[in-house]
Amino acid sequence: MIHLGTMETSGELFGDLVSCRPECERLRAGAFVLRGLAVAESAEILEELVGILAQAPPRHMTTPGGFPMSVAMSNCGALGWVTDRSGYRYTPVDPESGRRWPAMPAVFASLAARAAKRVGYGSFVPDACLINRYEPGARLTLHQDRNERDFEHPVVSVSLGLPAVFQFGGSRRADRTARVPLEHADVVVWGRESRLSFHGVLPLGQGRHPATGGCRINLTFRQAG
Ligand code: MD3
Ligand code: FE
Repeated sequence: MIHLGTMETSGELFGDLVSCRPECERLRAGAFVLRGLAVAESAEILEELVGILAQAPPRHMTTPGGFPMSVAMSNCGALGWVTDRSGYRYTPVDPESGRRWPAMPAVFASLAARAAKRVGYGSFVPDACLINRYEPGARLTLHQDRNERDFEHPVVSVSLGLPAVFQFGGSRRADRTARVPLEHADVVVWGRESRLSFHGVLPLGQGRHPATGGCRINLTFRQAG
């Protein structure tokens, strides 16, 4: 494929992209990794996170089955994803504080929109940002993201800090899975054919990263409401 112009301008030419441009890696139909896309913003994002997590500290939420999650979670934006004994849902208020979730900083929303646009989603306006904090041993078992109102919108994920191995399969839990290593500043966009794929994160290994110390942070952007 011939590479035309800059990454930003060539993106405009591929509105209905079926294959992927050289700057991005297609994992499968509808799923793309943009390696290092967040590198320029990562320091500013981490500074914003300090303030957000002071207002809404990461906590180990309870699954509907009654178990604490190994990943500690918080949110910013108009809606936040929560789980407790009564189920999974999006709420405008942090159940721990009784206040609205902290606002989503402009740098978060614009990075997510830029990533989505690169792979053919021209108008992604996230209203929810789930903040997942992984410490060594923390994992997410295979699941689907299906608490959003409309599956037409993609999901954008930004990895920060320690590397992790992401696992993804098909639309049935039993479908075989592939593994993708995700590093600091990698961005993944999932939509269309991949939107309801089963996915998870293998247990985080020990390590130190200059940006985050001994943990991995994942930001998951959604248009949930
Ligand atoms: C594939 N988080 O919070 S984001 C989650 O690294 C979640 O913390 C992971 O899965 C993490 O629900 C991975 C990547 C992701 C998000 C949504 C998807 C992958 C997806 C929706 C459909 C298919
Ligand atoms: Fe998920």
